[in-house]
Amino acid sequence: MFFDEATISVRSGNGGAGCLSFRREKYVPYGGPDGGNGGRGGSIYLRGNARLNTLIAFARTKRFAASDGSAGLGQRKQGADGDDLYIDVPLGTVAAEVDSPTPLGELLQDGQLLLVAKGGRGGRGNAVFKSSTRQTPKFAERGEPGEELVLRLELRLVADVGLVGKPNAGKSSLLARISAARPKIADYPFTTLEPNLGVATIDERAMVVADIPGLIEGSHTGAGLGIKFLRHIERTRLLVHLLDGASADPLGDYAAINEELRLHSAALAEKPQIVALNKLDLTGVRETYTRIKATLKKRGLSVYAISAVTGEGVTELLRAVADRLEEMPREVVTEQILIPLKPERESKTFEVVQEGDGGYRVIGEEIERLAAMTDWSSDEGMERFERIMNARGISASLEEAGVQFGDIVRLGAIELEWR
Ligand SMILES: Nc1nc2c(ncn2[C@@H]2O[C@H](COP(=O)(O)OP(=O)(O)OP(=O)(O)O)[C@@H](O)[C@H]2O)c(=O)[nH]1
Ligand SMILES: [Mg+2]
Repeated sequence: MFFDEATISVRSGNGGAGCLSFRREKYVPYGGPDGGNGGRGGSIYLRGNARLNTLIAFARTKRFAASDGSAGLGQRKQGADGDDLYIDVPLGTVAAEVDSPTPLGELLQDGQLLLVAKGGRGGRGNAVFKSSTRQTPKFAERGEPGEELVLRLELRLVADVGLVGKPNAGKSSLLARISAARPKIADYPFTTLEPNLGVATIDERAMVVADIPGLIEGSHTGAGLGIKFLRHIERTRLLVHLLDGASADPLGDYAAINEELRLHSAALAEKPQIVALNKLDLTGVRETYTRIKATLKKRGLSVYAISAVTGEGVTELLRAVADRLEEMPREVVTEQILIPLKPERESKTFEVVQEGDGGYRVIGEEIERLAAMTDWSSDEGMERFERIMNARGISASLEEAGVQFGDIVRLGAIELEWR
């Protein structure tokens, strides 16, 4: 099987609340403010783990939550941060938000981290809000809520070798011969409908081989079945181009397949190939082999002769493939180690809309976040929020939109009465 899938939900920790506290001193009703900041909520990361091969672990465990940050304390004590959570996934795992066409990232290296849910920031304690004009701030921030999302994980197995050739060339027969895979084999074109994978071993060297449906002229435009699967072999390191010895024109087939690869992508066309003529056990194929070998040699190419049915020549071919793989560098991973979950949040942008019930809604990441972090039970907390609304021009925009005394103004889940 090529794909292994799982759906999981992740939830990062909430930030801890900032603390509202004053130093206690004899005969002084309010000492200086000394409320500490809340701790950061734990974040959730996916982590590439080379020892895993499947996503089967997620059949049992589907929900992951990181711990919340603790609230700040008096005496300027910072609340403890929540613990980050690492979810181990096999290499080749692609993570995307459910229903999102663009993946968040791909885990290709052992130990590589992908941040999928960022822990909430801790709220600031009142000690932070002390200033020359505000000696005794009687408010503190709440913690920022964590993020919650549903992720689709897809494991893309990366094969070392891709088998290409016309339908009926014997690709599946070869895979069955060299591995434990048991693909369907039959004497008609397009027997293979889905890619098959097998692990072949030679001289204690193992390689993953992918067998895809046969290619025909026009495959790159969608004719036949091959096109859908060409992307599966785009990431292989080497192609084995299998020619059908029983074909009337194996060299013509060879050129046609190469043309299809080229039309699909330059990367595929430039991938190193090892050419092998199959069905050596059939009469006349040895003569064909001698003929095409001479022609290809003139072009500086060599060709192996094999029989997937009798096994003749298969060891030599496999050895050549393994040797060639050893000479080639492993795929170089260019992705950065930490891929951000989302583009940086847009800040300082907002929008005011009127709602059906006559209320107004302010839409904007930053201001909604601030609203969620404001302690509405404190007059000073409210005043601070009001100042920010004024400074950002949000109050002016609301007034422009027609907001009146007593109207409802909503920010995220917060509802305010306009005064
Ligand atoms: N005599 C002989 N027949 C072979 C050999 N290899 C494959 N065949 C036969 O050729 C036919 C096609 O083999 P497959 O392995 O299904 O070919 P394929 O390339 O996977 O074909 P598609 O999946 O349709 O692209 C089958 O009838 C096989 O038995 C061989 O080495 N010698
Ligand atoms: Mg096949």
